[in-house]
Amino acid sequence: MCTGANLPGRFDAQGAVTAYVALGANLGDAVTALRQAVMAMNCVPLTDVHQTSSLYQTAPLATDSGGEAAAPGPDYINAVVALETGLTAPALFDHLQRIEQLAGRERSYRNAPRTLDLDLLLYGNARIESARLVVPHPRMLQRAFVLVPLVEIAPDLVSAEQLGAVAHQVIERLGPFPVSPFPGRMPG
Ligand code: A4P
Ligand code: MG
Repeated sequence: MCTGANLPGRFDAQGAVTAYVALGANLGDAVTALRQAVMAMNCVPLTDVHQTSSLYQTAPLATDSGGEAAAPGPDYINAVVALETGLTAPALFDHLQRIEQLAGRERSYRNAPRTLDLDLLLYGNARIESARLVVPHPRMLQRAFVLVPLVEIAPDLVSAEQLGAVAHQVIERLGPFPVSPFPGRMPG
């Protein structure tokens, strides 16, 4: 639960940037991991969770080097959320990585099963290419587990052609995002 100035809704959104974050988990109680991640994002300073997509179940994909292949491990639970934030993109990303670590994330190898993965998809219209952060996320257009939840909360950001290109990937809608502890704010 947030305390003090970090209570959700306390943030004056004037001048805020809308950022989109993809959530994925396929180890342990993945639904709980995603719900707790959203609660934690709502506690990030100068940041409110504005919208949440439904939860989706997806087969694990290895998407290295632009290709698509099955990856080992259980199915993922995936979702996308929209944040309103007054933080810079690197500062927001620091918080996302901290939340991943709190969820017990270990970076063993690429595409490894994980307790929680938070990818910063978009930060307003910004284009960022630093050593640790690339935005828009370079692989987002290859993935139904990103585009299908994203189009649900931001229909103008994904084209029919982009959705068509990933239509062969198996993705099942499980239901609405679990209710948050902040009445009236979510699901989006
Ligand atoms: N990084 C750079 N830009 C970003 C950004 N915009 N958002 C860097 C997040 N991270 C970014 O990430 C590797 C490096 O990417 C970090 O050092 C970060 O600074 P990571 O989270 O440590 O490792 P990873 O997630 O294993 O690798 P990667 O390349 O991020 O993989 P993806 O693209 O996140 O894919 N299948 C299903 N069905 N559902 C999934 O959610 N996820 C993945 C991981 C693979 N297959 C999946 C799913
Ligand atoms: Mg990642």
